[in-house]
Amino acid sequence: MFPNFPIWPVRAATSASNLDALFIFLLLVTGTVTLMIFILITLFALRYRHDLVDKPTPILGSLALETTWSLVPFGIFLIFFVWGAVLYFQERTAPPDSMEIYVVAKQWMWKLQHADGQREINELHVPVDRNVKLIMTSQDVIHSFFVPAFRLKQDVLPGRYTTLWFHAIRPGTYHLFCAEYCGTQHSGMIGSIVVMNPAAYEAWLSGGGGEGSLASTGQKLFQQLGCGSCHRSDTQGRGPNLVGVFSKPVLLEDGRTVVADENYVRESILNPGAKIVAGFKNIMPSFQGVVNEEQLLSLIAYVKSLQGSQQAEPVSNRPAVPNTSAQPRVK
Ligand code: HEC
Ligand SMILES: [Cu+2]
Repeated sequence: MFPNFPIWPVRAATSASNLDALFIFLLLVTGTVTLMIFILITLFALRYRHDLVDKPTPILGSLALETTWSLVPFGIFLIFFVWGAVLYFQERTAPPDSMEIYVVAKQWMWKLQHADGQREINELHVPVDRNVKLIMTSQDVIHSFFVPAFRLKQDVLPGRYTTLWFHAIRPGTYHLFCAEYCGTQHSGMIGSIVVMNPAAYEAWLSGGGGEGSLASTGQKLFQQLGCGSCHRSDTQGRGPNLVGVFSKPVLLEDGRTVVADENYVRESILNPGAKIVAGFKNIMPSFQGVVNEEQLLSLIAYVKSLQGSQQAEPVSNRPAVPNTSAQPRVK
């Protein structure tokens, strides 16, 4: 009847089917209850109308009745809760084998960068049937990355990284919107996600770029900025050896342990005094204002790539992390 007015957008990712299932369930349950209330109101209005001769005796309390109408909704709400919570955690945690793409939002465009160096603006090419993780930040105000066909939306904040992951299931081109009012041209901050067959994706990848991977750009920057003079790959530097640091727990001077994720590395570069690595002095200069968001991402990609020679434990001049709940990732 309305061929151009579908009830909801196509389901182009696993998240879409999962979230729609929960949504439809919620809709059915709440819809049924609403309908029931309206039917009962009508029936009771007719059945117990004012000119009734044989008035029924009022019920003055019934434990069985009250227990039932408390426990039945409680059970139904628990189903909502558990189902929602399971989905939430599933959608929050990217599988470890995800390919990573870095996103920098600004007024009023999306800048996207692939690990092997490809850059895109307002367009993101991804292969079908792969887990893709987006590591996102904004260089000005709050934006929000919204892909209706994936049923995913995540705020993109200045000053830190938020993440989003998806697994596209059908090739095609899907809308990307900014879903947080971000200024005059907010409505023009749109783009597309192009989901491609693996072969087409490979062809697309080999067709562009040539600047080298993000990590190699980061490595050059690391040398240019003099990071390497303190962070050496032996134990003689004034700063900690960065090999094998990423995603592992780090023991801090004040006794806390934190995991070296993207936000930690970012903070270490922009505000080194905030968390001092145990056994080191607060001598690292801040690079706030020296590196921009994209350069920061390449430095992070470089630190990430320093996963050490797989055979031996990386040389380290840092104290060992005591046994804590934070589990080092298995290589
Ligand atoms: C003057 C020497 C010096 C320079 C230059 C320097 N750092 Fe550091 N860096 C340190 C010291 C000392 C620490 C440990 C104390 C702390 O956490 O602030 C450190 C800590 C770090 C950490 C946290 C490491 C860990 O093991 O948890 C990272 C990441 C880092 N630096 C990256 C960089 C990058 C990237 C640059 C260049 C843009 C840089 N550093 C430049 C001395 C330096
Ligand atoms: Cu925006």
